[in-house]
Amino acid sequence: MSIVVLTGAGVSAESGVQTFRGGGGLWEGYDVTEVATPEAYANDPDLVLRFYDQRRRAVSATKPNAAHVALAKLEAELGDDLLVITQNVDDLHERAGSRRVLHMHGTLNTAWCTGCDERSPITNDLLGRPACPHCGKTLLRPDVVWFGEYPYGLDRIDDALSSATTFAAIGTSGVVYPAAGFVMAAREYGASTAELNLETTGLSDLFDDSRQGPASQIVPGWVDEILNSWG
Ligand code: BJW
Repeated sequence: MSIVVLTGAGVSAESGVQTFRGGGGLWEGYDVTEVATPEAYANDPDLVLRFYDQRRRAVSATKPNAAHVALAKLEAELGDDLLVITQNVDDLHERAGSRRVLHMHGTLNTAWCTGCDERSPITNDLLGRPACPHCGKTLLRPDVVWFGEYPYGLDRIDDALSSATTFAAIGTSGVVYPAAGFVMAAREYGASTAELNLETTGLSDLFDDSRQGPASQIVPGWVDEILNSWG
């Protein structure tokens, strides 16, 4: 038995991290889905760097909520039989204690040097154009995956889905691919599927089990059910 959990912005919403498409989805009057793009970065790099510098600071002031904690508890019991794939660039799963976390859309705390292709931890705001610690060039950008870019870890994800007995999607709207296609892949590989979200999504009918409510309330109960059936 093995479980693959896909998380999205909704799992961090109750920690105070803004989602992309809910509640207006605005940052300083801009649509966040338009700031988090290669086009915005090409047109106005300072705007995009400031957006990510501010988000990094905002996330560092937040704490994991009961949903992150429940998933860390699940990993503590299941070990290698659980993989959390997150679309989130925050580190709230890790701060809750999860170790098997795959950040398919990158992370806020690392920079990618477009000069030498190395990743490095961010120690100063990228808006100040710090030098890459590997090559010394000032070509660092946020290490995040924008539209049209290739997500991280897709081979490992496909391997995990192909052997999963359960796939769960938590707090994701299911509009961004390839993550939105994981439920179909998991079904075709034979996994049972569950969706946990504040509300139904366009993909809800594809899940065997679809539960609605705030993640901090419904994820701990779902985890306990898994652990009871596991033992
Ligand atoms: C709660 C809650 C609570 C709230 N409790 N729940 C046409 C058709 C199909 C695909 C394409 C197409 N045209 C282009 C594409 C591809 C494109 C795509 O999918 N576009 C769609 C918009 C149509 N995808 C890509 O370009 C990707 N790359 C790619 O496809 O490469 C080629 C490839 C080919 C073949 C195979 C593989 C690859 C890259 C996508 C990169 C997405 N980047 C972003 C920004 C990342 C950096 C950053 O964070 O700044 O990723 S965009 C943004 O959306 C971010 C998120 O990770 C992602 C998903 O959003 P998420 O997490 O679902 O958040 P929301 O806000 O949408 O939803 C929140 C949910 O939570 C809601 O459902 C709420 O109800 C719920 N909720 N409170 C529980 N308390």
